[in-house]
Amino acid sequence: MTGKKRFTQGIQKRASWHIPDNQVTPESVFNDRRNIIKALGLGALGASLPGQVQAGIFDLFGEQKAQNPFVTQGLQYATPAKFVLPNPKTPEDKVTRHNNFYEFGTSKSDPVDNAQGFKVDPWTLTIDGLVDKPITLDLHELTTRFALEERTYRLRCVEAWSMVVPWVGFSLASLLKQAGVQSNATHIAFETLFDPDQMPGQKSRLMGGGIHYPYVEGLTVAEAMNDLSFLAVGLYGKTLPPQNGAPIRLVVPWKYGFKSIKSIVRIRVMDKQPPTSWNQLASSEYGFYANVNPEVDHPRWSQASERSIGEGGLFSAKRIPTQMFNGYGDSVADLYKNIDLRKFY
Ligand SMILES: Nc1nc2c(c(=O)[nH]1)N[C@H]1C(S)=C(S)[C@@H](COP(=O)(O)O)O[C@H]1N2
Ligand SMILES: [Mo]
Repeated sequence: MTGKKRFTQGIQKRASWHIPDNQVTPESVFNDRRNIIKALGLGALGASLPGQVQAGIFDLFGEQKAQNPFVTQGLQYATPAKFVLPNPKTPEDKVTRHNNFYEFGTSKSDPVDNAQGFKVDPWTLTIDGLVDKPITLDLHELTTRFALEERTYRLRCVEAWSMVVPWVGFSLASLLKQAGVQSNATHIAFETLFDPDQMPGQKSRLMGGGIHYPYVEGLTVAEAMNDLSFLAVGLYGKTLPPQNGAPIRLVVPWKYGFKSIKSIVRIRVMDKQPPTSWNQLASSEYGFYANVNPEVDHPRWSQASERSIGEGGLFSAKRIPTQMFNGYGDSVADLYKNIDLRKFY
């Protein structure tokens, strides 16, 4: 087996799709990388791979970390009582250092390591499609057009870990109401920025985990209009850092985390179900609905419980039972009362 082949196989095993963290310890990832480097030798890296792939590999191995941290700003917001949770919040440094954002690499520390130079100014978010008045928001308007509120939500990743995050933002419905959703609309499509120069995972298939970019997501109109569907522009009282989806990202707390698409540039109102990134990549494993459901396992692991990330990090994290609709059934169960949740996972 050549070094190159070994490298490709090793990476694809992890990067092609989600693997729950309890099956991939940081140690095994670390040793894997060392073995890859050994198998290749630095000379082999320089000699045999095209420039683009090479850049991806150096990113993957954390060779480009000398960036100034992205600067966030304090926000003003209300804290409605109905969105306060009794659960202890996940510490801020865990929320901002343990991320999934494959545009910046597939391991949990890649986003914080590779996204600090991300540019959010200028930014435009367009709301168009089947609406009465299309809207374009610039960076400033994202934090000023709507009254901001803080909502602390549970976030449950399909990989069976979870956090409790105090987001700041506004309801998706308030934006859609301004645009005026037309009566024939059935779905809302969301799209992340496509900018391979800024997002190394969009340049290199190895680094981007095989996803076809730009990352896209979708909701039904009824889901999007639900009071819980939220557009976050901040967390822990400040504007979002890039690794969490600056300058604006979706948060749908009753669905697996991959629905909560980051760094959104376009929201399009449609009359059919739009394609969604993880579903395109592995439709038998990731459905369009992706409602958190402890009774419907992922084909490769159980969804009955989750590791709640706290002070100690993932591997000292407490295992807690996963709740139906991530504990938000009172607000959303009605949306699915006529749907077989095994079939529409
Ligand atoms: N554009 C984009 N959005 C994304 C992802 C991604 O890779 N790209 N990862 C998703 C997944 S799998 C999860 S669990 C959440 C993680 O959000 P966090 O890093 O802010 O906790 O973002 C989601 N949004
Ligand atoms: Mo996730």
